[in-house]
Amino acid sequence: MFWPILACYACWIAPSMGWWFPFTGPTGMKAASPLGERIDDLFYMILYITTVTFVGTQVALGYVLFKGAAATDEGNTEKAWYSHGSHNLEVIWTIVPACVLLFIALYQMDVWAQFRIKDSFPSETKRGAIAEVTARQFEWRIRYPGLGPDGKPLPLMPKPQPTDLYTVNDLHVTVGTPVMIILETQDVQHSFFLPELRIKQDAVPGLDIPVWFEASKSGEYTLLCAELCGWGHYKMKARMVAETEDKYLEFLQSLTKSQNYDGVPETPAAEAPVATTAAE
Ligand SMILES: [Cu+2]
Repeated sequence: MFWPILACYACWIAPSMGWWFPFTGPTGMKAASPLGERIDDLFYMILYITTVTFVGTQVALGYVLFKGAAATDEGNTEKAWYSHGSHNLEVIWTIVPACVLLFIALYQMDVWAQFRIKDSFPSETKRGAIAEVTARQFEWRIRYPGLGPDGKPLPLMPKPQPTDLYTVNDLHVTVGTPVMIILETQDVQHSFFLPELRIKQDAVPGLDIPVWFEASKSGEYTLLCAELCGWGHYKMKARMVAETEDKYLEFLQSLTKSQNYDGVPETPAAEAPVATTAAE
């Protein structure tokens, strides 16, 4: 009984010890994205099933040991019962786990489809990807489309454009709305991982993979590589910043400014030559 009790106790104290998922969402002990919350719910459901199974089998084991010990008492003439080869038992413990697995497989289909099947992506992502994220040994290269004459981002083209904007290890998105990125890799296999949002997707050489997510709270989140991709794997810790639409546009404007900077400082208004009119 020691192990089930210890396991339940460890699960009980795990969140307060920081041995659990990162909880940064606005709704208590949940992920920081609506899809992440649904993934958490799936995880907890599987955890409950395995807990009941684990504790149940341990209790049954304890009971059998207790009964067996009593049966060896002196004066007990009852014969031992051998269950090996019991057809009924074999059928029961094949069908019960099969039903549980089938239930989990069917129950998670909707969440899986929402995350992976492009037709099930939220309608907001149909406007196109906001950035192309290219993993390489050992950093994340991010390409945003430039800003159009109306101050709004242009559509992201599959091929790099002269107006494109670039950052390394710094992905900015708007908060509270589903956004899509195109994930690529330049060399080996990497994995795009936003632990607080429960988003994980392998970057596979030769594939352009659409990945969508929605940060439900503004702030800075961790972006990691979850695939051991070489000696510098640990260096692929980057950040994902979820911010308001205005802040996001401000960020793109500042990128545009720094990328267009030609080394000539802008003349401050006070020093600019004063225009004289013909009347003077
Ligand atoms: Cu990597």
